[in-house]
Amino acid sequence: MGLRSRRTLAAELPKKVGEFVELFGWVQNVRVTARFVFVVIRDRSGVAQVTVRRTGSHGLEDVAKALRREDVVRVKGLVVRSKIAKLGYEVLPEEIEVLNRSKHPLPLDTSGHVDMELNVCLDSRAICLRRPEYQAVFKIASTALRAMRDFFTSNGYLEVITSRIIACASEGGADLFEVNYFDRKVFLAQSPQLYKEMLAGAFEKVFEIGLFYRAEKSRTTYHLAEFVSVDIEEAFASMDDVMDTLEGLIKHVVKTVGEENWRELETLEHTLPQVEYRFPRLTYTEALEMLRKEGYGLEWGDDFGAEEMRTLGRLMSGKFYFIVDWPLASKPFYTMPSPENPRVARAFDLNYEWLELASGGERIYKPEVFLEGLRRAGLNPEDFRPFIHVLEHGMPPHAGFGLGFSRLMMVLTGMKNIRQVTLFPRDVDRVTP
Ligand code: AMO
Repeated sequence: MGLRSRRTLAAELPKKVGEFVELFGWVQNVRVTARFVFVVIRDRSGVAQVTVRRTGSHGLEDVAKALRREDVVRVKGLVVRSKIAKLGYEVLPEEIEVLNRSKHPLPLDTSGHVDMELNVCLDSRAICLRRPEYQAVFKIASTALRAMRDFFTSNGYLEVITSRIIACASEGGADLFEVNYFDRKVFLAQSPQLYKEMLAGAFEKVFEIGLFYRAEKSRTTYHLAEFVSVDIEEAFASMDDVMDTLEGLIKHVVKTVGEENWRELETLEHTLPQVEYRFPRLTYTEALEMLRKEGYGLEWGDDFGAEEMRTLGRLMSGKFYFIVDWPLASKPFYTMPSPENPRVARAFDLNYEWLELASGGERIYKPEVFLEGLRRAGLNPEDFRPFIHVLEHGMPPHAGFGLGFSRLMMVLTGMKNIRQVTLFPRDVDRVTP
């Protein structure tokens, strides 16, 4: 018989009163009193209390007393209701088997009772992930990913996977990782940009959820060298269409996490943001005016730095909001200029308070306009031949966006550092574990 079919999970104990069960899990805590040894066992469903009566004879009592935190055990015993056990149920064991001993001292506290420095956690990431708050974070992440896939699929988008190995920059020349590839140099993709555009010219509506790479030298709480991007591209769609899609996506994810992860949100002591309003759509010029009123000496065309974003975040407290109609010069080479004003881009960002979550817009789809975009960015048209080839053979108007998944996760969990919501973060300082 397989282990799985013999196993009872901690959360299933209420249904098993009066039965003998086998628990498999980790020792979370051992407490020895005059009359009992109390062992708390943790598995993926929660915790269970195992109570050993101290009879003076050895055997089980000695095994229980010798257990240490994070030992992996199998416990066979009778499930009983208990008035004193906090959980309401306990297991009276007849067998305790240690499947694997954990070395001590532990690199960190796995119970979640002791505050911990982020680097201590990340140095032993997989062990740190046993803490309740990280269990909660990644359960929410899993719900969010599923909710996004459901949303896209039910709205007619096809899931695609593009290449991470590219011959030329997809977002302009900065921040590229170079890789040895047989006898030449290639790059790690910064985004699926030109690929998702080409695919929109074949499938009309595509989405991709994947890892992308940027050689970000700055050490911030919201940049990584490797990050998960959620991308869509859609043919015959405008900027407003894809903004509506993005707004709908965020609302669907927040609603789903709220319905399915209330326990995890309780563990994190976090309240999800409100989403029952139309996300404001400020123009860049309006945002600039708001910042000027706050005393910033900004000119039209200036980008907003970290400090400006913090101020905007204060003014837009508790809100998701778009900033639209950016100066064309601040956006990548593939961005569509506005037909009314060529200095303005048909492009947007989505922010939550101070944090940029996504950007997107309409793209250039005519070869001669694309060449102009490359010229403006100082890029070599020869490098973009395969893409121009597609533009030359029936590329429809199209629009899309890229959403930073871990940044959205910061909003969904209340975590302040992107490294906390990334399983194995990669940055200037860290490539292990
Ligand atoms: P952009 O460069 O704005 O746009 O990136 C889109 C979103 O991806 C996230 N992001 C990052 N997250 C963590 N670490 C990083 N180093 C990092 N860089 C970006 C952000 C950002 O808003 N191709 C366009 C999108 C499009 O127009 O479709 C793009 O990549 O949340």
